[in-house]
Amino acid sequence: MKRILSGIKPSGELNIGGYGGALHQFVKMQHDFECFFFVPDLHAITVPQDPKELFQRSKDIAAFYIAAGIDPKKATIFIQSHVPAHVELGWIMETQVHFGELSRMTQFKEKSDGKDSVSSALFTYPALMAADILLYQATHVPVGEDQKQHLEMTRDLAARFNSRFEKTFVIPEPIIPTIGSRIMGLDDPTKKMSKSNPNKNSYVLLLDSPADIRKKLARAVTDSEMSVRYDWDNKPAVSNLIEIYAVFSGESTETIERRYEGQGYGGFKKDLAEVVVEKLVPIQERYRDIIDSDVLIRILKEGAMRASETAQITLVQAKRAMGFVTF
Ligand code: ATP
Ligand code: LTN
Repeated sequence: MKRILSGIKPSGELNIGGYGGALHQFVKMQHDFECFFFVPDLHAITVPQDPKELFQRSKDIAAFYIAAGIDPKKATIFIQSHVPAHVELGWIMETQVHFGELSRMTQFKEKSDGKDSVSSALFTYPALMAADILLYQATHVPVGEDQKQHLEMTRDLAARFNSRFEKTFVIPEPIIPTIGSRIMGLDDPTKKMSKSNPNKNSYVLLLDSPADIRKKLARAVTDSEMSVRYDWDNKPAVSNLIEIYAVFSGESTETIERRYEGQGYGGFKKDLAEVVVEKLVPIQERYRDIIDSDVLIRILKEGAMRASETAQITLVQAKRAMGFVTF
């Protein structure tokens, strides 16, 4: 059975980058895989979080999974901290990973750059991420381009553990979408669209009002030519907008290029905004229906129970292989 595990950190408000690289992929894949989608709250706290915000955002991510179309009857949806096995296998993975390997992680370098002090958990983060994936014996992990290096490390750790002790873990494959895996900022196509950017016009949030979505996309940088062409080397800003259009419309980049051939950017940007609004408004409505409902709590409780059952089996297997006394 093919199985996926993936998650979106509750570390900020979800934007259309996370939608393209992750959420939208999760929804598409749920029919072909047994799915575990979780809210990695233990990962979010590797950088300081305001308690009220962490609480709200953790619920938000879970609600967005459901609002975007993940069926909780088929997929297991849960919050990471509700399944203690993550922390336990995370610690075990820390004993298997080398300091030098962790030092090479670009996400750590980016997030610690210019900071006076960072938590040690930010450094060991990839060990916990490996545990998340390996606990569920996931065969595949859908992620955006930026997570590729962490996935490589997970594969290395699984192989190392299997050969050092006994074959315990499935070696997972990353699934990185060809379209939407790296959506860039609307203000600067050389930087990943990120909620940590202080310029609010650089991203579209999943909860932005239609008026804000239209305004932000109208202001998105383009270039001095006037041709809607998908060419990342020479036209990164326009290519980024075409890619957003493709994610939200389900059309190919070629179809979009052909439609706007010989036209300027005005009409293209207006249509892009409508395509995004059309997709996000129903998601926002469903999000509002469930965010404060008992249904969400029930789904998360049941999800944690289902996830724990699977996780516990792998954890005991790993501990036994290492020589822990287990009964
Ligand atoms: P931060 O911006 O705070 O570093 P993040 O958005 O990268 O966080 P998550 O919210 O956990 O972190 O990301 C969830 C998923 O969305 C990951 O698989 C990540 O690769 C993907 N993702 C995030 N931003 C983008 C983006 N701009 N384009 C495509 N995929 C993205
Ligand atoms: N590191 C990821 C979030 C994350 C994750 C995972 C994704 C934590 N554990 C397991 C896939 C599978 C990020 O920063 N986006």
